[in-house]
Amino acid sequence: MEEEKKINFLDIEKKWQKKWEKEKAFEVKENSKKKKYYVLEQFPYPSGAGLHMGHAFVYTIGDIFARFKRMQGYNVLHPMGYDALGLPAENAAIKEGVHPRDYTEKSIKNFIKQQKALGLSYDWTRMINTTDPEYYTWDQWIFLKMFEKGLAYKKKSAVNWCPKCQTVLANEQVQGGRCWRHEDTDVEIKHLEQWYLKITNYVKELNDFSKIEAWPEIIKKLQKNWIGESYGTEINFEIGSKKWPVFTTRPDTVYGVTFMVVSAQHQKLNELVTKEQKKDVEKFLKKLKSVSEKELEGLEKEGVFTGSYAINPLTKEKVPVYAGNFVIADYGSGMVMAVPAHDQRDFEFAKKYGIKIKQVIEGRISDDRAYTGEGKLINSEEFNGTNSKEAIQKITEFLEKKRLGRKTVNYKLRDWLISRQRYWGAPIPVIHCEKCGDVPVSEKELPVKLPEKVKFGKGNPLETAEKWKKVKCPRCNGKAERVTDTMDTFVNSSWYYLRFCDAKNNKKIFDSKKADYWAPIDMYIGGKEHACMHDIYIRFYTKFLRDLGLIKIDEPATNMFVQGYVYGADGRKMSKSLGNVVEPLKAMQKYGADALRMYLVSVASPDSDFLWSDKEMQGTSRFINKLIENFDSLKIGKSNEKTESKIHKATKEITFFIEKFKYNFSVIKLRELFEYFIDKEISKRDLELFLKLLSPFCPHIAEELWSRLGNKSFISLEKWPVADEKKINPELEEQERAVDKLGDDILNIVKIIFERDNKKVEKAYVYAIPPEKKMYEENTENLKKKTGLDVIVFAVNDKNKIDPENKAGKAKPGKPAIFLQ
Ligand code: ANZ
Ligand code: ZN
Ligand code: ZN
Repeated sequence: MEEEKKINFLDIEKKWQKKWEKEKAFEVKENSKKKKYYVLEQFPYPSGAGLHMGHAFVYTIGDIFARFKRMQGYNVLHPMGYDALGLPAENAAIKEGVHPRDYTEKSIKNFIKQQKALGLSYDWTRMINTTDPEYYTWDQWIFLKMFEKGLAYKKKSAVNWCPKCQTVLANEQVQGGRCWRHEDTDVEIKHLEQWYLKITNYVKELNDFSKIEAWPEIIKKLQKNWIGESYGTEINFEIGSKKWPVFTTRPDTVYGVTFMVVSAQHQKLNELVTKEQKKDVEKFLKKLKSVSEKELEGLEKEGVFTGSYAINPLTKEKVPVYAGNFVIADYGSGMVMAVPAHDQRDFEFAKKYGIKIKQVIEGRISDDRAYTGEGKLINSEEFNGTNSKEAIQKITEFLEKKRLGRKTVNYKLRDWLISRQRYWGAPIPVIHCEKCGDVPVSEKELPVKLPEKVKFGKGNPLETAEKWKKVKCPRCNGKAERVTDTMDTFVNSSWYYLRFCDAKNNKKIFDSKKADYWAPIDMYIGGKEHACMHDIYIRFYTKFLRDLGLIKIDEPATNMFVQGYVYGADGRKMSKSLGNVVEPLKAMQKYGADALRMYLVSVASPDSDFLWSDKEMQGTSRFINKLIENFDSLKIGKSNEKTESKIHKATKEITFFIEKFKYNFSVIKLRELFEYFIDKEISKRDLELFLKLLSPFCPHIAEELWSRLGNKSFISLEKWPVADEKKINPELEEQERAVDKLGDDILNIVKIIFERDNKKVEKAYVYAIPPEKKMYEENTENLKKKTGLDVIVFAVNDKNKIDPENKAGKAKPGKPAIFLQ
């Protein structure tokens, strides 16, 4: 790879990175005269290993967009920070025997160094580090505000516990019954008292996507499913003398109810269990303990009779009440009316325990399948003969009139469990007093800093910080203890985009005027794995902070771009154990940052996945080398009409493609344009125009070449070119296409003749219709170069043409006839 070493990219890059920094090129202030644009890449979790290629990919995507918008004249906010609290850092620190703070600091330094090497145009003065008490004090402040409003609360319930993480997890962090960090670890159920944020208070608004229509469909769809809005009817059944509501989407089947099932985890299960059944129920519950709610789908449906009976409000029939493993405790009312004829789960349950199956909807019920579709009602007294849809309405109305039920809507979304029994997070700012209960720390006492001295290893390290833990009750001055849970790290990223608007404020969370100017994010770039976690939490916090009167926006971002994943050359996830990792730093050292940037966005559209390829990386590197090597020898003079037409057309297209994140097409256009320049005379202005188009992709080289042309300014801060439509000559473009095509046709025939007759040809006779003759004639040189043949152009009506096989008659407009000799 001799050629890769000729140009010292590292020197060029360092030089411009230093200049940008020294002259504060990318630092921004609010400016009412300029339109703002806020580009944000989801901030990283810094690990000791430094950037991986996925990071380099996202930052490059964001940086190209930020540079483009900046050159278009926007006041661009493009900040960076580190989401550095959390478990991986704690675990890594324990493994290396260092304090999480030291581990984190080192990781962040390493990240910054590598991000700077990539030439990312951040306003570094706004950098955020979430481990800084100056930052997490505001996490705690938000918690206090939520506590004040009843949105932060404590409750005991069944929670997900990851034995590897040694902490509880939010529902969102359980994926397919496993921990989101541990694909190989089943989540367990524990009954614990934990802190929650009442995200469900905003569920209706979260389920309204009208203000984020521009977000990717996939994100909206995943969120919608997660939120899980379900319209149905609540029907009151009587058990003993108490009313027990159930939620159903199929009130049309109410005449077919033959039993009830209450969740085995239901808070009031005991009220239903009779003396006679107590032993059986307890035995059943013991068996359940280690089963995760999330695995219900595949689970064998099991239950036990509670001893109680419920009265169907319509039929007045008495049906048995079971406790079952397939009913979710905190969905609807935690109890279902079971209709085995028309619900598959109920069907399987009834078969297993020999319960009656009563058909009330016309349809085929087989030995192993319920009929779950809609249809005409039967065995339903006065509703017989109506169709499901109509019956759903009528039965609900009937129940409402008799005050036996009501129309209602349910959501799958649960409140956000934020307690973590780990050290490296923001402590929950609450003190527990035996007399006063949970007392919030006063705002003046914030931040509640993490104690430095703790013991890691067994249980929650904060439990070992005796001095820190033992405090006086802020209310009664009596004996009290701090809550030792820390907050889920996702709280940090739920409002960080607002802190970037005023990152150094030490009096307030941020100045509302500044947030009003910068927020919302105009382009948010990140991965789709966060659709149901971060992307929902950040919407929730935005709405809460709006309701506090701190901001005026309803949604955090108007646009979102979801990037694809980078895979190793073997098509697998880049991972050390597979030996297919390409580290950004190494690639930059070998090929230069600009080549890496350009390569990352040139293979495919950045929203699709791609496999790393050394060969294609080298191809991009060769182009960059060629660009620099040929630059000084370009003939600078006057551009002709055709060159101008080409440049302006490319300007128009590249602008369009960047706007649509089709960076790969922009790169193709840039490369074509430069190849075209190589043997042409070109004006300085047009060459500068080209460099501007290049600069978002290859900012260092663009600055370098821009300065070689005698410019003193930063090209990064120059105005993005606007295509002059008048200079785009469609005729010239058309001609070029026609000539190009003719060349291809000739080459094709050459190939056919060679394959068929094993003959080589030397001459190509071209017969064009008379008005086209001149155009092809003018391009004979190009055609000769392209085909390697002697090319002679005739008009079809030329008297002296050479045409031994009478091909001329076949010529058509735009498609000359060809004869090869
Ligand atoms: C009777 C019935 C008959 C039902 C029938 C369905 C078909 P979605 O759409 O997800 O909201 N259900 C209610 N609460 C439940 C809980 N806590 N855990 C598990 N299942 C529960 O589903 C609503 C349906 O799921 C409800 O309608 C109820 O069963 C069940 F032929 O009621 B259905
Ligand atoms: Zn885990
Ligand atoms: Zn007290």
